[in-house]
Amino acid sequence: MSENNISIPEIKFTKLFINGEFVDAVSGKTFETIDPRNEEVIAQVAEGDKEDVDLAVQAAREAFDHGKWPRMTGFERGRIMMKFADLIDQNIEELAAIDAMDGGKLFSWLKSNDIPTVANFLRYYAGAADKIHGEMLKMSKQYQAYTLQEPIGVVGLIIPWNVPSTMFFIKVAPALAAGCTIIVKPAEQTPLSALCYAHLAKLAGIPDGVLNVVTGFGRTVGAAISSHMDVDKVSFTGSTEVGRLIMKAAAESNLKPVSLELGGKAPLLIFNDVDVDNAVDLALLANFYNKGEICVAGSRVYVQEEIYDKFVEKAAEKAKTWVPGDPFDPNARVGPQVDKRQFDKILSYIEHGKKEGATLLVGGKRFGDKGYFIEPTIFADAKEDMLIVKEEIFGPVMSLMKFKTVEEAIEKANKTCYGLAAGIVTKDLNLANRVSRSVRAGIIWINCYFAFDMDCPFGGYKMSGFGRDLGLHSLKKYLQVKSVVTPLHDSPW
Ligand code: TXE
Repeated sequence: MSENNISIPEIKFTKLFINGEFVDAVSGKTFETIDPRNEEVIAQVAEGDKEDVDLAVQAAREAFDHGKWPRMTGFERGRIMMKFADLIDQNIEELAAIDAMDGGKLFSWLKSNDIPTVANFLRYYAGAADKIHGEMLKMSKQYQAYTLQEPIGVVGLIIPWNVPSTMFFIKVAPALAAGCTIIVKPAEQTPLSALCYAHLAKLAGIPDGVLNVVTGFGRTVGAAISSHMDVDKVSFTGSTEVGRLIMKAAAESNLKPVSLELGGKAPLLIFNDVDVDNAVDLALLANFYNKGEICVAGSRVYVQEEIYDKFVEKAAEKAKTWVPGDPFDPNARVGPQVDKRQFDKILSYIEHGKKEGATLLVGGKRFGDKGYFIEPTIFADAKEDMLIVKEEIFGPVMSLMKFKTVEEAIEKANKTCYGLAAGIVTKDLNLANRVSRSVRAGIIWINCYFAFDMDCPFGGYKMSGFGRDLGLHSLKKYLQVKSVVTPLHDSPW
């Protein structure tokens, strides 16, 4: 099949990947994965459940306790991970098309950005795999000690649907480098690319049992992973609500450590001294990129009063350039929302915004009559107590508000239970750095937005979770420290 001259790949992998093999679910059940562009079924995918998680954990346990992966040198693990990365590079177009079809993300962006970047995540952590060092500790006169950084064991990685490939590798790459063995649960909305990565991992030489993928639903597969007695750690990205369930399941099972990257409601503070055109462009990007399905979306836009009216006018004008459309169409900038549930949820927030008295500047309804497309939407004159300002919408909906003083901007920025990201736009770098220290969020972008890098840690304050993805911080999540102490006799000092 071909669309806009891009060949739509055949879906080859739809089964669970356990112990190096694609297998049916024990129950034989399957579920549909839907193309959000046209609401049609793409494929039937194996629906895992507790029994399948047990099998995957058994395979991962065996691979951890007796297999080669944790026992080979970091350098050898790194070489295999480099090969894995090369295989991704050789299949960029196909992988990009799968995520575009399954999740409604823009094909051109996946091809030029997401997929090449995930190959680089593997390379980055491959380079770190042979640089995992302990310390030598002098202790007192009678003893000396050294520390070992050991892989934490069998890890459960539960990931969302908004950036499926990125989320897969943001967690899988450091876990592999650390020498862990893995069970990934992709989101039920976007299970397909994870299964392709399982296939490529095998081709690259990752031993059986090291990387398992169990597709299915959160309340079954996700819950079974979080409460499993033989899973040593869970790393999760998703909603705050489910983050809470995962912590509870961990506490009530084997007290496994968890790291959580949860929801957000990022403030974007725009000061009087900016070039308004540039600031509007940045605000639109912060809200409409990835159709707003991104936890760091800068959805609370606070504009200083002197430029507020001009900003509102330009935002309405420039929003027209964010054209919704088929993610395979090179002219489209906003794809469909991932599924019917998100689509309905976003439209209901938009209705709330209208009822609560915010001024609907542009958008505000469904785009077209097929697929889960929503017009990029801007509300002006929004207020802190409105639902659209308080809650994460996870869609292309931006709220504009006014502020007078720097202190007021800081206070409003922090008036949220979340703390994932924030943006500051000003020519005054001292002001930007000063405000950065007062805003409680895990990443602050000054005069830029979505500036991610594999070397730059990322994660939440407050109810946006804890633990950091990316950078060497992330590697530490998959390691634990052991101190080895020996007596030392007749030491001169
Ligand atoms: O998330 P869930 P949903 C936010 C965003 C969105 C809302 C709901 O606001 O509108 O969450 O999205 C698995 N035990 N984010 O419902 O349910 C699930 O199968 C274990 C923010 O899709 O949290 C999937 O694999 N796992 C966000 C993963 O959790 C469970 C990204 C995420 O799904 C489970 C996505 C359970 N009981 C949504 N229930 C971000 N931080 O980037 C579900 N899951």
